[in-house]
Parts: sequence; C-alpha cells; structure tokens
Amino acid sequence: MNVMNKVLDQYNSKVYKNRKEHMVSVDNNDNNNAIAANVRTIPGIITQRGCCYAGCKGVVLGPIKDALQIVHGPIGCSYYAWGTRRHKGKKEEGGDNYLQYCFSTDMQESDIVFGGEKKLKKSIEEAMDLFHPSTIFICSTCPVGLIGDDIHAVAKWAEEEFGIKCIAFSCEGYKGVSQSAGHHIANNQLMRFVIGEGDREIKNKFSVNVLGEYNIGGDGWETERLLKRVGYEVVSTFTGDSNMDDLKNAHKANLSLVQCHRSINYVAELIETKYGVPWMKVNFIGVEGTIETLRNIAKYFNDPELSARTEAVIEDELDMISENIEYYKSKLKGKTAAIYVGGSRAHHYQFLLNDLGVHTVLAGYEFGHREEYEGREIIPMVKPDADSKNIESITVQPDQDKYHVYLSEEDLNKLKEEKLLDYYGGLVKDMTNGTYMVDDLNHFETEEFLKLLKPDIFFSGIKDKYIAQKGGTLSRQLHSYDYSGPYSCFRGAVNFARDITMGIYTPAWSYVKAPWKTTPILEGTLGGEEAC
Ligand code: CFM
Repeated sequence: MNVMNKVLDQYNSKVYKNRKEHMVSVDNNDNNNAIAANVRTIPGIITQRGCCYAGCKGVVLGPIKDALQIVHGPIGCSYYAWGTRRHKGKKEEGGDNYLQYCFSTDMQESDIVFGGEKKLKKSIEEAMDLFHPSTIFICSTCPVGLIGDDIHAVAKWAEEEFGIKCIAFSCEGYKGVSQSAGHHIANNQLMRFVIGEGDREIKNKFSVNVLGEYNIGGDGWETERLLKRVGYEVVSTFTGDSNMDDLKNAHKANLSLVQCHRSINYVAELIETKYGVPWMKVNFIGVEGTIETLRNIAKYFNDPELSARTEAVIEDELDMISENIEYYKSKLKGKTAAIYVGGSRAHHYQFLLNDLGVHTVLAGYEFGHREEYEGREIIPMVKPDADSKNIESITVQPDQDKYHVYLSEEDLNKLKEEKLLDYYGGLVKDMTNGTYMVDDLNHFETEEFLKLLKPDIFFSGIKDKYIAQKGGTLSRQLHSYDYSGPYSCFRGAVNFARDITMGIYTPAWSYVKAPWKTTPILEGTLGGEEAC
C-alpha cells in the first residue's frame, strides 16, 4: 500500500474524500497529476496556513521600508507579525525606514462597540507628528471588517489633511482562503495607486523589475548583486528592501522577472497589459536554476555583449563556489527531504537540493493555486475559487503615454511560444514519479508522512519545526531561514549547503528520543499547562 493511502485510511469517509483530492502520488508518465488547491480548509483540521492579513501586510507590503504601515486592529495582530519574517532592509541616504517599528491602533472592546475610525485618525495624527512620513498604509484586521470601519474614507481624509499618500487595504484575516487572498488585495492597490506614477529616466536598456522577491535573509540583495554584475539595472524589487519611488517606476523597466509566481503573478500580468513590459518566470534558488535563469534573461535581451558577460559571470561565480559545493555534496548525496511551505519555495528549493544530491520525496504548498502545481496551462480548466467571490480582480487597459516595447512583436511572440515569457510550468513537472505532492498539509498528516517516509530533513516553518525535531527529524525553516541566509544564487547555495550539513551531522540527533517512545501517556495528564 502506498504511503499516501496509509495516511488517508486513517480518516473517516467524508474527510478521506476531501483530503484525497489534495494529495497526488506523482506520475509524470500518465500526466494525471490533478490536485485540488486553493480551497478552504475543513473546519477542525489544524492547518498550517496563515491569514489574508498575513499575505497583505506581512508579505507584500511589509518590506516597503519608507511607507509607515498602521495595522488597524487589536495589538496581537501586530505583535505576532513584528520582525519575524526577516525581510531585511537598509536605510538609504535621505530616505525613511520604518521596518523596525510596529504601528498599531491597539483596538479595545470599546472601539469594537463604538467604532474604531476615530482612533485610527488619531493614530495617523500621532504618526504624522512623530515621523512625518510621506506615505501611510492602513491595514485592517478581522474585527475592522466585522464592525465596518471605513478605512478607505479615513485614508482619503489623511491625504487631504496632510498632503501625503495614504492607501487603505481591506485585508481582514478571515477574507479568503489564506495568505494568497492578501497578496491579491495588496497587489490591486499597488497597481491602482503606486505603479506608473514615477517618471525616473532609465538609461540602461537592460532594465528589469524583480517581482516576488522579498529579501528574506538577504536573498534579494544577493540576486541584485548578481544582476548588476552582469550589467542589468534593477528598477524595482517587489517588495524586498524597496521604497515607494522604485515601485512607482516599475513600469519603466523592459522586463519583469517573476521569482514568486504565487504572490505576484497578477501584478506581472497587469504591468504587461498596461505598460507593455513582458514577464519571465525565473528562479534564483539553486546553482543550475540560477544559471538557466541568467541565460534566459540574456536570451530575451538578445545582445551579444550581454550574453558574453553572462557566461563570464557564471564561470567566475562557479569558480568561487565549486570546491565548497563539491564538499557539501559529498556529505549530502543520497539524503532525502520533504518540503512544505506557503507557495513557490517548495518548488524552488528542489533545484538547490538536486544540486546537492538530495532527493525530495514530498512537497506541498499551503496555499498554492493549481497552476503552481500543474502549470499555467491548467488555468482555463480551473473553476472560480472561493476568493473570487469577495476579492476583486481588477482589469487595466494599455496606457497610451506610458506603453513601451523592447522587442518586436514577432520576437516577443516567438519567446512566448517557446514558453520563455508569460509562462510557469509549476511544481509537478520537476518532481519524480512515486514522490508525493500534498496541498494544505495539516499537522496530523505532517506527523504521519514523516513517520512513513522518514526523510533526513523536513523544510517547513515554525509551526511544525519542533514537532519534527522532537520526533528526531531535522527541520530547517524555509520561511525565515532560521536566522541564516542569503540562500539565493551561487553564494547563497553554499550558505544553504553549510547549514543543512551542520544540521544533519550534529550529534544532537543521537540524543533525541521522542517522549512518547519512553514515557507512557497517563490518563488525565493531558490538559492544563503541561500539555500546552
Ligand atoms: Fe512567495 Fe514568499 Fe512563498 Fe509567499 Fe509566504 Fe515567504 Fe513562503 Mo513564508 S511570498 S509564496 S506568502 S515565496 S512568507 S517569502 S516563505 S509562506 S513559500
């Protein structure tokens, strides 16, 4: 019996039917790897997913360093999102940086009963007095949506009162399936009120946006270093270590590179429709992935000198890391891994693990959509999802003044046919037959799969890291990188290889014995403090 069925057979028939649709035993020969995704979790199941507010404020907006971001809600929503995602940012000469701060309206019961708009206005006044920001974002949390505070009216008031830019985001946590609903809400507002407003002159024709790169552990910095080395100008990064001015000028670039498809593909498509800038799915995680990405970008720009520089940089970067990578590979070859993160990383990190000879036996997304599993060719077949009922999809028209093209229509269409542009093939094509792809993996399934598959390492997040480790499986956090990084591009690959080699070879594992293997659980001991 395969491992997937052993896990599923422990469910009652109703849950079995639901969860079976979210699990696939990969078979790329018959191409039948259809998976259910982006639907609400069954109530009662302990999911690992985050909320809509996490996707909007935490993921997409959070790294924008010079926008002062006020969370309208109870303090817990701010406190638990404060500094934990490790999206790094540096203050620029003359620029603002609010990343280290936590701004909240700290709603109390009386605000819930009598309304919180007054308090929100007061918070904005206070923020203006103390910090004089040029941009304020307001992000709402669950109770705000329930009581109906009009944060958009407050944003309009702030713009008139103080002459600043103030944008409101109705990203109440309960709205939508998970973080991905919040990405969409953030993206809509950035498209409406930010992108396209800049008029910076871009002199370098090899100009790119890096979309879906949030500079976790410094990944974005390493990617930018590499791109600049080849000769590209990075006009904007969405949104790692970004500032408002860069985002406003994103429409000026000649190509958008999409690192995380899940969180940003809407923006990439909208920028293309409105301003004529095509997008390319890239992957700067893994040595081979990075090489392929650099060559693909050079192919788009189609310039002999740029291509030659690309090859020279690849050779030089490889020289710098080859010895280290060979050493770590000798330590890691033949190990197995399971990866479960929010979206893209469960795909991207398989490239890096392959470079090191580590085989991925299970991978899944918390909230990926079917196209991130099966490729964009699936989009016409996907039914409207739960989010489409309450989250608006905006449409845009070409902007006559700002629309610009780099390639001829013929060359552009050729690259689109080759799937070099406007395409993402998804996770499953890069997985091997007999491995498992699981959507919205829950706590119960995590434990069961770990027991049955016995991977050497489980890549995940803080919610399940310690369950795995107490059971004797090394776990590294792929969301925050456990205080480490960068892991992107060539040099990042060495950091990653070093961290997992240290983890696997630490003698600590020989001392770990799961408590349930030695101490019988006595009736009546569960509950109260000790079980927490
Ligand atoms: Fe994209 Fe991300 Fe991810 Fe994501 Fe995230 Fe993240 Fe993630 Mo945590 S934007 S989907 S909502 S790559 S915060 S930087 S690590 S779950 S796999």
